[in-house]
Amino acid sequence: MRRRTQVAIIGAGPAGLLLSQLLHVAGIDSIVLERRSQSYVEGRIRAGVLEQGTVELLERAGVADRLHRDGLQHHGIRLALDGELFRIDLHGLTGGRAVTVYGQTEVTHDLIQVHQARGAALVFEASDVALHDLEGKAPFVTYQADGESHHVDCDYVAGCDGYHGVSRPSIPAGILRSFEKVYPFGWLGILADVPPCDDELIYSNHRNGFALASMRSLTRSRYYIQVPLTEKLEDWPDTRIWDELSLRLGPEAAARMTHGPSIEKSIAPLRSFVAEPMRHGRLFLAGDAAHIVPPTGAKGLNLAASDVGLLADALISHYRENSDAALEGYSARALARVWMAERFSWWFTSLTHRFPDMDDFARHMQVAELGYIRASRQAQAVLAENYVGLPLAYSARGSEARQGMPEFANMGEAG
Ligand code: RFL
Ligand code: PHB
Repeated sequence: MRRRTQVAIIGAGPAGLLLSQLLHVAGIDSIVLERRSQSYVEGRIRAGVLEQGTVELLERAGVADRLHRDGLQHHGIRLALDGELFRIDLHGLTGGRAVTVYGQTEVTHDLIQVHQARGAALVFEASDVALHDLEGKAPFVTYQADGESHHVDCDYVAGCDGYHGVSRPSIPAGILRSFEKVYPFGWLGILADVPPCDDELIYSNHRNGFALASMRSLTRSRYYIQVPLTEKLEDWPDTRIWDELSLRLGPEAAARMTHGPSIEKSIAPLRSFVAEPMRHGRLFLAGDAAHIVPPTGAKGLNLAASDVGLLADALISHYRENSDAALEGYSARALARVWMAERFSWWFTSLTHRFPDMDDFARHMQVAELGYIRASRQAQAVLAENYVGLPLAYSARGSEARQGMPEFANMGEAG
């Protein structure tokens, strides 16, 4: 079967689905091709924290009703050192900003609903997706679905197919540069239908390793503990996880922690990764297809959303104003923000995790830095403004990244 669209989007994660919806709102036609089934995509448990900029994009896409009803506004987070808690007042330190706790699973569900309600071209279980003629003026995408071969002619391809997708490998090796750091541990996560142990998230540095208390709602908790990558899930029955969480999060959190059976349990590796450039010919990469952050700063989904916001605007200015300046500048603008989030996620991971080669000196450095953050409002402000999300472009280099960016100039005042 052969068809034509303006933008072919590979991947129905949050990046691909949000891009397609933002384009639809602007009157631009697209198709979304997803390798997995709808139930698989909707069942994946991942991120939980949305920056204000991400919420604003979801509003613009017309998919924020449930988010506003069920999402939890958090004005602070807590940090812990060996079980002793202190608070970072995100709201007070950033001129009134906050984050919203609302699961990625819900965001994906809302986006799929809105696509299906309008009869959008969203194809699940599309196999053998391949990108062609990306360097020419008439790219096309081929795939298999329902036992048939399909051919989609398009103007542009958006590679939103995550770290393991086909889009990034479609850029010739001589052009693509990648930067990577793999951490020597993973996160063991559990989801349980029990009330959270605190009304805010707790990030804990404990000598046994990192722990995080998060949530999806007032009746559903999400917890993580740092584990060696060699660890097996079967060695972590629920009781062992609850005991370790109680120890690492400290007595105050433990006293309020409700134990219950896990409804999901998994181990995820931690990685920092960036591929440059994020554009090749008529292919534009967005989200995890171009970069990965360790989850400590809660930046992955938010970066995917900000990429897609930039890309949607660039495509809109191409179709409406016949201007390609924003498409030309997409990679540099997106990467300026990506590297800032990479830095923050790496720093927050380094501050809160136990590294296998860590000597007493390194441990003292972590303790001293957490002490400094606890004592200094200025140090807290640095953490807070990064956590709630830096403005669109914030780069040491590149006057080009600042052009037309009033958010940059206002940073100090608005927070
Ligand atoms: P996704 O979500 O990986 O979606 C890519 C989609 O592309 C499909 N695909 C293909 N489709 C067609 N053909 C192919 N050849 C394909 N290959 C792949 C895939 O099936 C998939 O559906 O990438 P996207 O859209 O860029 O979104 C990125 C986010 O999912 C990711 O950054 C976050 O989940 C990261 N993350 C967090 N981010 C936050 O902002 N806040 C958090 O609190 C947070 N916590 C987390 C996280 C990620 C975690 N894990 C498991 C990696 C916590 C965890 C544990
Ligand atoms: C989550 O709830 O899954 C979550 C929250 C904050 C993080 C990472 C993951 O930093």
